[in-house]
Amino acid sequence: MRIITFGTFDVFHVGHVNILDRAKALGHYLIVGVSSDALNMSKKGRNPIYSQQDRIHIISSLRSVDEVFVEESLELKEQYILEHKADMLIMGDDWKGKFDHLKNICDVVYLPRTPSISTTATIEIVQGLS
Ligand code: C2G
Repeated sequence: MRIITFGTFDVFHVGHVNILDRAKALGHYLIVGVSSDALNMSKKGRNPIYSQQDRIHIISSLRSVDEVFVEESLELKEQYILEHKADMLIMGDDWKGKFDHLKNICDVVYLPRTPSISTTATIEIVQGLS
C-alpha cells in the first residue's frame, strides 16, 4: 500500500513525527508532499521559519519517509495522488472532510492530531522568551 500525505512541517516537532510514523504504519511506502514557501505564504500569510529546502531536507532524512516532493498548490492533490500512484491519502483531522472528494481515486483517512503541540504555539512560546 502506497501512502501519501502533505504538510508544511515548519519548526519540525513531535506531532509531525507522530503523523508520519502512523501514516507509514498503514502501508509500506510513504510519500510526502512538502508545501512550498509560496504555498505557505498563500495559506498562512507568512513565510515559514525554516526554508523549503531545509524542510525538505528534514523530512527526507526520516526513517518513515520514502519519497518527498514539493507541494506547489492545494488544488493539485488529485494530480499528485495519480502521479505517485498513491492508494491512500492521510491527513491530520484538522483537515477532516476537506479531501473527501478524492475518495473516488484513493482511500482518504484523517488521523487525530497530537494534542498540545503546534508550530504556531511553539513560535509564540519562543517569542515570549525574548
Ligand atoms: N499535525 C498533527 N499533530 C499536530 C500538528 C500537526 O498530527 N499537533 C499534522 C497535521 O494535521 C498535518 C501534518 O501534521 O497533517 C503537517 O502539519 P502542518 O505542517 O501544519 O501542515 P499544513 O500546513 O496544515 O499543510 O495540503 C495540505 C497542506 O499542505 C497541509
